[in-house]
Amino acid sequence: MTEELVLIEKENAVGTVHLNRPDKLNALSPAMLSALADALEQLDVDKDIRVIIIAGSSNVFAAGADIEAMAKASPLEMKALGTRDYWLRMRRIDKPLIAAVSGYAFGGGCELALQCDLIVASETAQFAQPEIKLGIIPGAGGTQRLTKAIGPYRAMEMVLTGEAISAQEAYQHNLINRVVPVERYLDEAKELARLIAERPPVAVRMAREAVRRGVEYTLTDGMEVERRNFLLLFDTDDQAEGMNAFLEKRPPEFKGE
Ligand code: CO8
Repeated sequence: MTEELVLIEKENAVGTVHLNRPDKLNALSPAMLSALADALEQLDVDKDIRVIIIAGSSNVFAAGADIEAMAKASPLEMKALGTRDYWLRMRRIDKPLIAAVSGYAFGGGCELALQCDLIVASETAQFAQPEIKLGIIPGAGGTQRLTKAIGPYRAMEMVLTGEAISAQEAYQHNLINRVVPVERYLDEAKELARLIAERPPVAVRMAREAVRRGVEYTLTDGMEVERRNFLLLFDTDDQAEGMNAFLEKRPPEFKGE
């Protein structure tokens, strides 16, 4: 029997997708990316789920795209693998994504973490874009997202040398949100997810969109997205509930409407 490439766990409003290809260090083969995109989309439309975590094991988050699948490919064959579509599908996920990273987050694994909104790491996590050592460059956002996250000089060093940085360095460079002992990293990610899941879901999605656009847009365009989303939220029940609860000195009950 073949093992599932990803496993889905649901705990109240938090859905966790566990990458499950341990013998190949969770290498992101086309089949793995397809299973991951399917799982994320499934959780994205699940009404009970408000926040999604992507986790590897304590040894490895993901060691990158599957080198075996790429080794002999021509540019056209690489394109035909269709992996770009899986990445695009992941990018369209509408709920907050948290990467729970321990061990290697290399190449496509680092890019997968960078695709998430928040990164919680264990003290043993390592981040690298080692593609240069294989004669290629990052292809799923590594040169772009990493540069925006940690600045051009540090990103340039990582991309040109292919060398890894530790969780502590990643934290100092503002690449990740938290570094915790390895026994705690998944629980810490789940706690963060639960906290966000308590917040009004529509406002969470609007805020997320505004911050994400802020990374891509000019300040003026980003401010427009913020203003539009800010005003739209005054048409939600949760806005009335949030403000009334404050005035009535009681905890709010958000319904996501
Ligand atoms: N692809 C395929 N197999 C892998 C990969 C990988 N990326 N990483 C590890 N494996 C396999 C190994 O071949 C080995 O398999 P086997 O036991 O059958 O020989 C098994 O996993 C265990 O690996 P190691 O024995 O190497 O384990 P170590 O603990 O000695 O080393 C490392 C761990 C340092 C992580 C090492 O495995 C390594 O360097 N891996 C490759 C890392 C890398 O170069 N990643 C970048 C890949 S390229 C990429 O990600 C480009 C993304 C572009 C996306 C574009 C989409 C449009």
